[in-house]
Amino acid sequence: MAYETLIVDIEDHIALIKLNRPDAMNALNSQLLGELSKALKAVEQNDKVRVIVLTGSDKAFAAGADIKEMSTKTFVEAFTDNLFGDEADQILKCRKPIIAAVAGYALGGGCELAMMCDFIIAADTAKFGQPEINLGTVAGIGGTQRLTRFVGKSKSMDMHLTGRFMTAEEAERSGLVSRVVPAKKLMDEAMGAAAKIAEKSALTAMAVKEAVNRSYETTLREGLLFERRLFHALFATEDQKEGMAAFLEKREAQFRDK
Ligand code: CO8
Repeated sequence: MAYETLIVDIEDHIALIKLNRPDAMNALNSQLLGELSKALKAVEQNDKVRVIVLTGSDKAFAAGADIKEMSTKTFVEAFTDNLFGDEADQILKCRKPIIAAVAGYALGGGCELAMMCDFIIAADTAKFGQPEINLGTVAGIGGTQRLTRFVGKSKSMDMHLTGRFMTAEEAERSGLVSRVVPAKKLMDEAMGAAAKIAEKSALTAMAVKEAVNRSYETTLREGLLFERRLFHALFATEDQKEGMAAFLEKREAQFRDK
C-alpha cells in the first residue's frame, strides 16, 4: 500500500513505520492519522509481521496534532466527528508489540502517540512535552491519564500546567522511557529490541501485552487474577511445551505461535 505521510518497510518480521511530514515536524494531521490507522491494521493482519517499530525523524517523532488543521474547528465538529478518537482506538486495538523509537520532539499528540506504544526507546536528543495549555487546550488522546500513570501526579501536573519539555535523561529517570541511547544508535537499538521480541512466540508476546496493559485498567486483585488465569491458560499451548522442553534439552526453542 502506498502512503504519502508514512514510510512503511517490512523486513525480517519487523514492520518499521516512519512518520514522514518533514515540513511540519511530523505534525499529526488527519491524513497522517488515517494512514497510520490503515498501516497498523495492515501490519496487524500480515502474518509475517511479529513486531512494529514506530519512529519519526531525527528532529521530531511528532510535534503534536496539526495546529493549522484543527485551529478553526468548532465543538460540534470535534464532538460529532469524534476528533482523534477513532485513530487512537485503532492504535490501541493493535495486539502486536509496538516499540516507539523517539528522537527530537515528542510533543502533545506526539508524546501521547509514543505513550500508546508498548514501550519507548529514546535518543538522547528526545524532548517530551504536553504543551497544549499554551494553545488554550488540553491533551486529547491520553496525555493527562497516561503520563500521570508513568511519571506520577506531581511531574505530570508540572508538564501539563507549565508546558515545559522533559529531556530524554529526565524521561528515563521518571519511568516514561525504557532506554536512552545516543541518537546515532537509536534505530539499531530499537530494531535490536524488535528482533529479540520477534524470536519469541508471538502468541506469548500477545499475552504479555494484554497482561501488562491490564495493570492500567483494573485493580491489583483483578489484574493478578487475570495474570494467573493467563499463566494457567498458556499451559494449553504448544509454545509453552516447546519453550520448557527446549530449556531442559539445552537447545534454542522453535516457537510456532500455537
Ligand atoms: N502543527 C502544525 N505545524 C507544526 C506543528 C504542529 N503541531 N509543530 C511544528 N509545526 C510546523 C511549524 O508551523 C513550521 O512550519 P512552517 O515552516 O510552515 O512555519 C515547521 O513545523 C517547523 O516548526 P518551527 O519553525 O516552529 O521549528 P522550531 O524548531 O522553531 O520549533 C517546535 C519546533 C518546538 C516543535 C515548535 O514547532 C512547536 O512548539 N510546535 C508546536 C508544539 C505543540 O504545541 N504541540 C501540541 C499540539 S496540540 C496537540 O497535540 C493536541 C493533542 C490532542 C490529541 C492529538 C491526537 C493526534
